[in-house]
Amino acid sequence: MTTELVRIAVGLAQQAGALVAAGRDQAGGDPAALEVAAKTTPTDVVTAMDRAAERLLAGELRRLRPDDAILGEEGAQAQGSSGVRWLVDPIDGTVNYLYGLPQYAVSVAAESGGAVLAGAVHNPASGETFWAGRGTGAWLSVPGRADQRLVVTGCDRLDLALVATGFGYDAALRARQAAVVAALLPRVRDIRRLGSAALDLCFLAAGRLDGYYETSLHPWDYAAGALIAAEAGAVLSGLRGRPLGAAVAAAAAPGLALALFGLLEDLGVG
Ligand code: LIP
Repeated sequence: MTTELVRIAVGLAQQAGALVAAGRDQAGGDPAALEVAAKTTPTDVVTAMDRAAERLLAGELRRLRPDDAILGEEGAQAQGSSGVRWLVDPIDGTVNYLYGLPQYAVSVAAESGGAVLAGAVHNPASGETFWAGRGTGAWLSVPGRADQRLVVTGCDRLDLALVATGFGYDAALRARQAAVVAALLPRVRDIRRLGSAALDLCFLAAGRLDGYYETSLHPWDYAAGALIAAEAGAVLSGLRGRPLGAAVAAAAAPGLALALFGLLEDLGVG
């Protein structure tokens, strides 16, 4: 079953990616053409393309896998009887999308019995598709090139670690997140805030980062990326003995995990 779920996840992420990229091209330098509406705060936005891509994803899933459940960032929801649930984020990194920054992705994951079995994260701007099935290893597909197996870095020093994080949209939450970053920055090689949790986790898988953590995410932000990172050898954690989840998603190369997770706990994360 995993092979079939991976095939669908990759195909749908790429199909929805083509749609959102075409919408971005049409809008050109005019963000107003993207029909933006505010969600939880004025800075947390949804575009017409988020909604159109989620409609495409939900519609195709209904057609291909009518017995599966669906949960999407923009409200798509369907009950199922198969035990499989799809978690879809039509555009992870919506603010980057809005500004024309090439750092956004469609994320599609399939879970069953509480475990993610398949995940795909497609960045239409780079043409990269990161994907994994449980037990298949993690892979990067780029048109015209052979698929590349992904492996995390061998980093084992906190002071040489490149660590990514992200921030929520709520101002009080951001103030707490900023305090953690302020204490972390002098202890590591550097910090990155790239704007898409899904891509952060895939970049960790690809060895472009050594570690990543973020608080207050949603399952569709990290479901696919966390599987891809784990299949590339990353250690995942929710800190303080908990599994990675919406409250805390922390992931690191195995040589770094203990030191990074310990420091984050000392800084009050989780
Ligand atoms: C985004 C995340 C990002 C986080 C943002 C936001 P969106 O998802 O991927 O890592 O820092 O606050 O949640 O809103 O672009 O789908």
